[in-house]
Amino acid sequence: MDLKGYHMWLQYQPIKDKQYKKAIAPFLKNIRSVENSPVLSNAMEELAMGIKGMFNIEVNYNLSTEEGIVIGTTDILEKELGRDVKSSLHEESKEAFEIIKDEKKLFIIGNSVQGALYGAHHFLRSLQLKKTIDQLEIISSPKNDFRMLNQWDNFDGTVERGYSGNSIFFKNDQIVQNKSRIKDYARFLSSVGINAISINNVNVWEKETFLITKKHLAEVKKIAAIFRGYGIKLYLSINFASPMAIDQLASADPLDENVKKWWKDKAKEIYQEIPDFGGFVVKADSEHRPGPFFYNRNHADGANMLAEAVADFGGKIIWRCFVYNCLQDWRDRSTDRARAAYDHFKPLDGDFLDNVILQIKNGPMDFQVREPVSPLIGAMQSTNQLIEFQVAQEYTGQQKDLCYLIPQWKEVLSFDTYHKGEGSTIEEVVAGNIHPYKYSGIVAVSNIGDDENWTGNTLAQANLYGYGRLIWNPSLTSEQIAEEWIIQTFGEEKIVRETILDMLLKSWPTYEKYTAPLGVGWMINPGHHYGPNIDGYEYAAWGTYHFADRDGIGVDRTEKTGTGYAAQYQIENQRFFEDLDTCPENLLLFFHHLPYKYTLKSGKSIIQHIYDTHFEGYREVEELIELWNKVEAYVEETTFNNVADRLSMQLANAKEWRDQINTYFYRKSGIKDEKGRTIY
Ligand code: GCV
Repeated sequence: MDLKGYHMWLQYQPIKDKQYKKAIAPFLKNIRSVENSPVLSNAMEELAMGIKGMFNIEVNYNLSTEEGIVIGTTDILEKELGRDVKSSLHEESKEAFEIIKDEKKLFIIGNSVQGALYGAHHFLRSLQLKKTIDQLEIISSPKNDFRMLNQWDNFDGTVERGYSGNSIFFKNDQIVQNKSRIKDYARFLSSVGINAISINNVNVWEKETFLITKKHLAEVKKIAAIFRGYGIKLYLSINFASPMAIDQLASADPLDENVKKWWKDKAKEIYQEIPDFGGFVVKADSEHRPGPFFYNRNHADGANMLAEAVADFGGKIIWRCFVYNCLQDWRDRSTDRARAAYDHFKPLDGDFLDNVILQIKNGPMDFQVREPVSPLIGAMQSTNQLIEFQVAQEYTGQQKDLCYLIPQWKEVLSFDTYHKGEGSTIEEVVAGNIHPYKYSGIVAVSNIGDDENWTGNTLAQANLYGYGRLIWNPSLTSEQIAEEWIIQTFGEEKIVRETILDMLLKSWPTYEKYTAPLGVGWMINPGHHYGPNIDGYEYAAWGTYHFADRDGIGVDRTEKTGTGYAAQYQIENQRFFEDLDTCPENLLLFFHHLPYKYTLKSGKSIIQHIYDTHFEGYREVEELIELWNKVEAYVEETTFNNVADRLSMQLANAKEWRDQINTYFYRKSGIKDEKGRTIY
């Protein structure tokens, strides 16, 4: 690995295995592209870079040689060669690729130039993983059409929920002039198949509002061009009240003709600069952001007005469903934030135009370490949907604590919604296979910044890598993805592979043990959201999303006696969650309010379980530290120290959680020891 981890998983480490090198090298000396396109030039550049790094071969572009790699799109390749390359790509999606060995040549073929670029990356990854020539042959098509990232970058250069330095896009209220990091970011993203990005925070503050004006569009255009070269479409987050903020219109009412015209003109202006502009990401009527509610309009009115403005240009409106009442009264246990997205959006099914896509967080709350799958996903048959994950670890350790998130996302994707009977998993819903969505897929909040290693904690790179790999191919296992990442990043030394794999796979359960017992989340410090504060979360108004009182703990979300949230699921899931016998214990207190002495399947009481898991979690962090120490001799010093420092912060964090949570709940429960003393 390079000194500080800048090259992430595109390290292209020298391959030492002589036999392997001998078998592969003949194919690597010449590369040739059969057509001119910026995307293919980037693919060629990457191939040359990778081959040089791994095999120390300077490729040449000698077109007449017999041996080598030929890259291009199916049709042109066949025309150029004057023969069929026996590709079966025609039946696959636009972004699919195929690698075929044909005597002394290797063809990397895409159904589009983007597909060919993905093929080049797959090829390089396979070489680093030392796949044999036969194993190189593959046909691959992404499961999801939309594979997007949201940056939460602000114009002043800060990043909301950023744990890796400042923005690579903005600095001091300007777009950065030196765009070399943006190009590298585009390389990393394309290597795992990301095809769309929004570059500014969904909270569009005053200055960011002006990104869509002449003053900034010329620079935005340059960023769009960089991403285009890697098959990535650019989107911008917008302020719903832009017509008022930018041109002093009297209102932003979506049904006002002046407002409609303003957005149409704005769309025209943007598309003149960036003809393939993706469209707008919109956070409206959410956490104090403006939106249609102010004018007594609904979300469909707001989204459709924007959708009409961009429709002629092929633009999309990505409308977020993170809408809830921020001012919940703590005495009112019937208002349930978990219900909010479904309650707001489900009744609008069928009302949205077909270039609107709803963006729905994976859980009903907010990227907690444990929460059920949002019941809204798949519940709207006639409205395009994207599921939203958070690669940034806002509530999962903030890239100080280790938390490999792929197992969490896999669990979400495998959840059966039963919307069209058994097998209607989230994976199939968002891939557009359950309802006939025109557009669907997956989006996530990115975790990068301008830290040398991009992600603060170098091990957090695994989440960004894994996100891309998983959404291209959800059937990959968490282990496979982690192993791929480790070998490309750290090399193939057995002890390094096994140890880091072990650390990654243990990390989510460990984090859960000391932070979120039995599905209770939110016990975090207000504002920055790191570290324990049992009654602290700002939007729970005096605290409690855990509803702990002297009688018990947890939120009753059943239909019969609780908030009714469980009834937002199909009946199979409603019953499953409502029945204490079937409700998964890791979500028990998310769905039920139970006495502290309620007995779990383990035979332990809830209070004992909370106590024990908090000690276990702490101990497991100590084990993570021991594991990391095992690889000291094999990892660059800077990276070793980077992770070691964070692990020691994690240990302090786990201790604080353990002691605060255990003390609090023992005190709350009033449980006494055998001598009649309150335990805490
Ligand atoms: C961008 C949570 C975060 C906010 C974030 C919001 C959202 O509330 O704490 O920082 O705002 O989610 O997803 O819009």
